[in-house]
Formats: sequence, structure tokens, C-alpha cells
Amino acid sequence: MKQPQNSASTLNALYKEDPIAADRALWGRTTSAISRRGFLKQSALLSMSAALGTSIPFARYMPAGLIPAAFAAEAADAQIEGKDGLVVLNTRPVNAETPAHLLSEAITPNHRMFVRNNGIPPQNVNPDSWTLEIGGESCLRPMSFTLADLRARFEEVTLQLQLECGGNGRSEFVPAASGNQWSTGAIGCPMFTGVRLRDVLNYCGVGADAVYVGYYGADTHTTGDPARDPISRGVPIAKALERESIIAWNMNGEDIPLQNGYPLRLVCAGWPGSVSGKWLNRLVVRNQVHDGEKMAAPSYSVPVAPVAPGSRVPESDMRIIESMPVKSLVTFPQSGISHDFRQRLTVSGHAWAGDNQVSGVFISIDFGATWLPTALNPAANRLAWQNWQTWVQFPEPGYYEIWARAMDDRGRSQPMIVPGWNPRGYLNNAAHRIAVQAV
Ligand SMILES: Nc1nc2c(c(=O)[nH]1)N[C@H]1C(S)=C(S)[C@@H](COP(=O)(O)O)O[C@H]1N2
Ligand SMILES: [Mo]
Repeated sequence: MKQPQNSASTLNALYKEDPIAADRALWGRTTSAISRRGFLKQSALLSMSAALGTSIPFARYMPAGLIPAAFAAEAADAQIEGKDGLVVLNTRPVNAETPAHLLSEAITPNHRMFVRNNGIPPQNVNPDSWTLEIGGESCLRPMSFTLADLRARFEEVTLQLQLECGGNGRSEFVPAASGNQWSTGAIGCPMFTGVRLRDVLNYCGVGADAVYVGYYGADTHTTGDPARDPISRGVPIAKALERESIIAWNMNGEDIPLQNGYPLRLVCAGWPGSVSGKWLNRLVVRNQVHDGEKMAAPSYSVPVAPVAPGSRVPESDMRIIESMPVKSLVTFPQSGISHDFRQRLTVSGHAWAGDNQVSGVFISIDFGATWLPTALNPAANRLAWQNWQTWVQFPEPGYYEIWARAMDDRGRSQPMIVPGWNPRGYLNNAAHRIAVQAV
């Protein structure tokens, strides 16, 4: 695994001297919009301190235009059965995200797993009569399996796998992108039990011309039109045949919750959650890129080259999103807490990097002027998130933010600012920030 080239102390020295050069040296790019060109004006600082009700000890490092994390929207009450504490963004179809502090467990429990539905889940599911059909023009021996068949015929595997919606973080894009206004909570990493997709596909025979595997689920379109699929996406054959791509009937040792795909779902982790079909009842091995609902641009696609915010981008200039970018969350403490400044404060969270591993997570309590390394655990298995923890000590009472920034094993880090605007608001992996009042 490749490690960051600079040690934390060299990095901190560099940052004190010339933050922009340090950013360029370490991350290979400048964090331009949040550069320290414009420090807060004294008047702005006074009104911000007044609004926060406290001083800002590291105000000299605070980037101009930064909205304090303490002003982030408050969580609303839960409304979905079996999903207490989740913030509901939409009820038809159901979409609900998990506040960061409710994601603190190493393994996401069923009641904390976010929900992203494009249509209406099937009603009155009978797992005993559920069938999974395998076909498509590049499937050599099309077949149908019951859940009992799958259990009997293939090796059972249990893996911890992270699912993140491609639109997680969308609410931060300016100008706003349409779609669910996720903040940070369309992510989770439960344990899934099932069989390897590749075992099932190989059993049915994968043709030499196979290019893609597409899924169909039993959910129905919000219009009620039976001829329309809410969503039918998939992955290239190489991703489908990875050891970690599974067909699961179990989440954390229990039936998968209805909202998360009961009784059967695909899990192809590390890619946008939309490739992991819920209520799975058909897989097709295709000799072309799958052409199901929401496969083509602009759905789950981004511009091939950066575009100006608000641009209109032709579909021919877009590509389908594959591996998700490096990202992290601070799950403890909860944003907005008060803390005795004389005591150390434990800080912990998770980090993940699509198909890759996380090589380091750094935190800052002075708006990015200095960065401290954290203790990072290895993943339970490939494509599971990694837990990290550390502690901080605040020099004096006042308003602080804890920023977390992860780097993947290819040296790519999270940006401090919202990255590459794109028409549908995907792939926002900007550093997570939480607010702490030291008293
Ligand atoms: N059949 C079906 N599969 C689906 C969806 C859906 O609406 N229908 N939503 C997709 C999207 S966009 C995401 S992000 C994940 C969300 O999985 P979760 O609801 O279990 O968190 O499921 C994917 N699989
Ligand atoms: Mo999604």
C-alpha cells in the first residue's frame, strides 16, 4: 500500500509556511476556492462570533466564505418504520439518510441503513416462491433459481460491504442539482450474506462476447405503469465477476429489510449504490453495455472533462460512473456538542475509497492550517469501509470545527471544497466537517 509521501510533521511545517504550496505538494493540486487568499474581515468575524455565541480561536485560518458547520440544517424526526433516526427526504418514493453520528458503529445495523428507492417496493413478498431468472443474449444456459436453490447449489459467503449513493452530498452543489438533496448520510456498511454472483453466472455459462450484467427488480414505477422499470442498471462483466460481487438474502444475519431489497439483492460495492439492484428477480448477461432504465447519461454519469458550474453538458460528453472516490465521515462526536476544553476529545469515524483502499485519514481543528494523522484500521475485507480514531485537545474555549480528510492508496485525497460541479450532482467527496463548542 502506498503511503503519503510527507510525514505529518513535515506537512504541518509546510502548511504553516505556505499552505497553497503545501496543498500542491501533497495533494497535487490547489484547493483554490478555499485558498487562504481572503481571510475573514474583522466585521464579518465579529458577526459570525456573535451568531455562534463564542469566539473563534483559529479565526486567522478560517477561509473567507466558509459557512460554519454549526449552521448545518438540523435533523428532522424519523418517519419510516424500522428506520428510527433517519432523515426522510422523500416519501414517494421513499428516500432517507442517516445522520453522521448515528453511523458510529463499525458495522451499520439494519435500522441505520439509508434507503434510496426509485419506485415502489413490492408488496406481500413470499420468499418461498421468489425466483431469480438468469438470462440475456450472452448467457449460455438461461436458468431460474429459488432462494433454496441458491443456498443449496453455491458456496455461502459473508462480507462487509459499503454502499453509497452516487448522489450522496448532492445538497452542497451550487448551482443546485435536481434529485434527492442528500447531505452526508447516503452511505452504510453492513454485513451481507449470500452467494457470489460469479458462481451463479458461471454455472449458467458466460458467453465469450459478454460485456455487461444488468439487473431487474420487483419494484414498480411511481406512475404505476407496469411497462416501466423504476431502475435497471448493472456493471461491466469484470466487476460482476469479482469475488466480492454477491447476491445476498441476508443483512447482518437477518432478512434484508423490505426497504433495502427483501428478499434478495445484488451487492456490487464500491460503485454507485444504484448498481446494487434490490428486490432482485432477473439478471441479464449482455453483449453490450446494459440499456436498462437509468443506465444512460445523464443518469449516474459525469462530464468526461471539468465543466463550468451550471453548464449544459451534451450526453456524448459524459461517462458512466464506476468506482466511487475516497471519502470519510466523522461519526463521533455529534456535530454541535459542547466539550470541556481541558479534556481530550476522542474523535472517530470511517473512511472508504470505492474499489481502492484508504491509506490515511488526517484531521484538522484549525480550518486546515495543520493536519494530524489518525489511527486507521484495515478493512474487514475488500470493499468494506475502514474505521479510524484519534483524540484532540483544544487550546482555549471557543468555536472549533473538526475536519477529516482521507487519502486513497493511489495518493488521491478528498478536496476541502465541493469538487467538480456536474449536472446531476454526483460524487461530492468534499471533507466532512463537524462543529464543537469548547467551554
Ligand atoms: N430495484 C431497485 N434497486 C435499487 C434501487 C431501486 O430503486 N430499485 N435503488 C438503487 C440506488 S440508486 C441505491 S443508492 C441503492 C440504495 O440501497 P439501499 O436503499 O439499500 O440503501 O439501491 C439501488 N438499487
Ligand atoms: Mo443511488
